[in-house]
Amino acid sequence: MAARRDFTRESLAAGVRAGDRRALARAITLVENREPLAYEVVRDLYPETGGAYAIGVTGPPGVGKSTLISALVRHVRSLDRSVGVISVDPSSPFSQGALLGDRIRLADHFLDPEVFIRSMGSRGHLGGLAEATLQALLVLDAAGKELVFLETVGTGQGEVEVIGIADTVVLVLMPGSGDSIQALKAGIMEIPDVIAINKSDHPAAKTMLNEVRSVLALDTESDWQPPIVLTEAMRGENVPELWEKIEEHRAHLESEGLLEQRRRENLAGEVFAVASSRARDHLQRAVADDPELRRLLEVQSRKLDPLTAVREIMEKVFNLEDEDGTRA
Ligand SMILES: Nc1nc2c(ncn2[C@@H]2O[C@H](COP(=O)(O)OP(=O)(O)O)[C@@H](O)[C@H]2O)c(=O)[nH]1
Ligand SMILES: [Mg+2]
Repeated sequence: MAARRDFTRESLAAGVRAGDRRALARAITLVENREPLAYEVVRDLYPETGGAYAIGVTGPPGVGKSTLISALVRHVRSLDRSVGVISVDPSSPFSQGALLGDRIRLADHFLDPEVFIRSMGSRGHLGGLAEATLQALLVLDAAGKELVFLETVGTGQGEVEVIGIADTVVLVLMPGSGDSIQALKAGIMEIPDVIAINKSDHPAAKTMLNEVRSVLALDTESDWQPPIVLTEAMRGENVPELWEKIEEHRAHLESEGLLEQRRRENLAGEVFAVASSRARDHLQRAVADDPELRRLLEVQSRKLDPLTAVREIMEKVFNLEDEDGTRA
């Protein structure tokens, strides 16, 4: 505990800049715990960020996202790129505990000084995770990591806040991910930039490929057609090809001047998402602490109509007037 207190705002920022593992680990823990020191350090480092390229890897549980990221990390390390990984998957093998049981040689990555892997706690709600992920990304960016992979479990819209900060979004599916196909078709799930159909060793992989193709064929307007890559993450099969597609997407964004635009939009979206989630937290706390507000929620007695209750809550908690400008 004593050693942990050693970091000051200056030494922590300096440690992060130098890519010191202990400083990185500490900074991200502070971020997760919403410590004021974390905000200060991120604020200090922020002007130096923007160099890292963030690759979001999302998809249903069990499709092989973590395994695929591990294989991608191995590949990009062979290209001599420095890497960070932030996993927001509670079942992620990136936590030390699961290491021994896993056939992937993640331990190799943990020993590589150019690789920093971190699982974000599964506690806290999505808004809190989005906030922590955004800050952790900035920390790894300031540490000079050229590439940062963000792993999030996603089956629909829920993960939007966390994945929303990625420059390139990779959706990972596997044979049997029918629900995701439906979600894509229905427009519930956003079309990603690159699709990996993992577990290509599975006999139904080709069927899945055709299904995904037919869904993507519906969209003829976009100037970027998401490439689909069949991978076998366990054996690293087609992982270099997947990486190539990610690089092609990056080149597409950069050549069209779209990267800056995307980052601006992403950041605006994240700031809005974090602000919304804080407003919600604030409301929840206010209601919990105030019997009068709690009474306003009990509108069943037919004495107070619902929207009048809403107006009174907004007035009291946020000091907000009603939309037509009248005070409640
Ligand atoms: N057969 C096969 N199994 C795989 C492949 N990739 C990952 N797996 C296995 O699928 C399971 C889930 O992998 P994991 O990476 O934890 O999935 P995640 O939940 O999407 O992160 C693990 O048992 C992996 O060993 C693959 O290409 N083929
Ligand atoms: Mg995982």
